[in-house]
Amino acid sequence: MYRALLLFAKKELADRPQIKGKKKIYYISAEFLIGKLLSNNLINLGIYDELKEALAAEGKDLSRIEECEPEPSLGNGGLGRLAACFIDSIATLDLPGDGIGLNYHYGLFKQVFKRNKQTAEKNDWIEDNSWLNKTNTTFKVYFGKTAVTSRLYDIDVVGYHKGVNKLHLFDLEGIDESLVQKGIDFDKNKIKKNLTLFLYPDDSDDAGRILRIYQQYFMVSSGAQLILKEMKEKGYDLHQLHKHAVIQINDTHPTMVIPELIRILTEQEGFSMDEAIKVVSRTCAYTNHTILAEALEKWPMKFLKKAVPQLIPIIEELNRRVMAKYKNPKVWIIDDEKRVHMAHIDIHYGFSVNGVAALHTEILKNTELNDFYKIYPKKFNNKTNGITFRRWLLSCNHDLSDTITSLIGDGFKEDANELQKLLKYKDDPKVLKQIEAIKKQKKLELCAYIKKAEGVELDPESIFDIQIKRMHEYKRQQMNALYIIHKYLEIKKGKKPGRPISFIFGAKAAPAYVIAQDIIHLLLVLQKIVNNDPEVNKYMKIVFVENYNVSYAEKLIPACDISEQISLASQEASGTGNMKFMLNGAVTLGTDDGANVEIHDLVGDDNIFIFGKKSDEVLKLRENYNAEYHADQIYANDAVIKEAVDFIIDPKVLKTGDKASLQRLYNEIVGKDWFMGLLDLRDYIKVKDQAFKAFENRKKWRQMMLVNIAMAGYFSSDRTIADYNRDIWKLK
Ligand code: 26Q
Repeated sequence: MYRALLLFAKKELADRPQIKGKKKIYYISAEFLIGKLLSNNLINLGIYDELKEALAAEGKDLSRIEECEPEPSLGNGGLGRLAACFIDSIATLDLPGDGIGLNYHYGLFKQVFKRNKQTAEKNDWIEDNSWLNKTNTTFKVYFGKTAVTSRLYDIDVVGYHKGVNKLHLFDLEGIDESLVQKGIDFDKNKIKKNLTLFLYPDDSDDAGRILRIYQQYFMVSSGAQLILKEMKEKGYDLHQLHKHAVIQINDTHPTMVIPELIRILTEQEGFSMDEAIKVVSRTCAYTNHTILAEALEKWPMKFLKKAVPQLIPIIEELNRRVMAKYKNPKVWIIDDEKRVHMAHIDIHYGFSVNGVAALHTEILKNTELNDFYKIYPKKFNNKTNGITFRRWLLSCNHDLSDTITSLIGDGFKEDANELQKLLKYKDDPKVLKQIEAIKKQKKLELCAYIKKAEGVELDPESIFDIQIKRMHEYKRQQMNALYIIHKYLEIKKGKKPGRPISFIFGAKAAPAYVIAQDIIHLLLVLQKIVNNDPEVNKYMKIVFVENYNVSYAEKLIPACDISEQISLASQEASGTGNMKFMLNGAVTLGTDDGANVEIHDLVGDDNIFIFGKKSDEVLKLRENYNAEYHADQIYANDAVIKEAVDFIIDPKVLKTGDKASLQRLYNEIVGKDWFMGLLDLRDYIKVKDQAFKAFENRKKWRQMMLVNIAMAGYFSSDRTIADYNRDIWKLK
């Protein structure tokens, strides 16, 4: 049945018109975390309801059929999922625009838990029949004198009741899947055979890093050739490239597209260096997604020399021009350790630099990128992230979407701001109960799924408190774990919560990120201890779901009561899960960070739980971290905190877990606590307990749910894309 629907939908897609225009946006990204496509495509094609009914009449359940679709894992997390939301919205706004990326055969690893630890396996998602369309387009890509062939595969991207754009995914011809031996290990040196096997996790070792450069260049060289080919086919003068194409560079991973375009134009199209630099700089725009220093790509010159020697003279020329103009070495492209700062290329040789939430953009301007902001104040702009409501409401929560339609009509599907019309039902008990009933139903459905998938039985009457996102110290899952320990110890001492709580986690950790692995281990060990303790498990349970991905998110988010967004203020560029939860009627428990700040502004103090130090205080403390912040003192001087932290290495925990791992985590928290979990723990405990208490005021809570849904319209990626188009792309 799945295959029949796939082929049927693909035919419908092929019959839809391509979106056309005289200027086109190319969204180039190493990641497109698209998720399963069947429901989404049927919704956008406008045939979902009809098909669902027709199938139901035959006793078939569309959502069960979709379970058969393998999920591609072509992204790590937020940045990749954002790219997927964006291509949906670009088509929905009827803008001509394609995605350009890579067709990783095994994507990001599949997470499998063994002995309370994460292990990694390959995710074999490509089947003979899939959404991928093999094309006849191929390009030669050179790594010095070594040539490989890239082949273009396309996935149709249909807008909501609109025409079709493409997601272009390049793949290495002659790739050898048999290189993958055990788990995700393979020979990293055989680049002629391995280039598009895997997507690199966001933290990697050296062998992986150089392969990552090969991958990036493979992507941008193929992409640049495709763009120039399309321009020529349309008969445009390449000197006018910027009038017909705009290239949005999704973080620094595709940055080499700038020197590569300059190289092609000068070497093959007869441009002078000045002309090439000028037109490329007017065509490329850069989005920054992080202020974490370790995530800002700096490639050692010797790696680049090995992989892409032909770009070296261009990069050196770009750097010479910067050095001639600016005496501040902090804005140079090549530093004194001979490392190439990719973001600096984008900022000097692109026409726009944007952050992804208001606070994030301010931090870029005032601190991280301040030296650049002083040079180019006009290039800097903010584009607060958004999510596609087709997937994150219409598709994952039909019941809620249908109920909203029955109340305010379906205008919100095209203009998300119309959700605010829901506010008039704020005192309507019938509507409030309806919304609550949907939440209850989603919780029941999730309980059934988790029982089957994880073997854990949750109480649907409990509060569902959910933290799902990449595992990273700055996101502070470890602080959540300390709260859970605290609650567990309270229950053990006889202080029982009025209503049970289900603590739900989902997260992958980069395999090379040791402390992140340790946090997963701690949570899995706590899950065993708490869930098996008959004194406690009536009041609380923990479930860490295996292999969290887009499909899992679609089940978890509609069922959530409390959305955990607890990053150290200033560190989360935006977050987009926070928006998905809000849209589905969860209430945020969070710090004033990333887009939480904007959520807070929209819903007001009464409809969100905010805690913790503010970003300016945090940034100040971190300027002189060792002198200003002393985790060991907080630990020693606060009995509640000490008790929770000590439990990590309590004999009871060590018996179930791995001593080395738990001890390492304990040492990290007491000795360093780089993301200041202990600083905010007291306030977190206080405000989280307030949130649990507030849940008991059912009328008030239902109103909070409604206000969150009603105010979520701003976070539609249709709004975000309209903003990109108005300020940066200017397509029409
Ligand atoms: C870099 C070098 C080598 C290998 C991997 C990487 C790498 C890969 C992925 C570095 C970073 C990423 C992903 C970053 C990311 O997902 N950032 C998130 O972007 C979201 C969309 O803007 C924001 O909402 C999140 O706040 C931000 O963390």
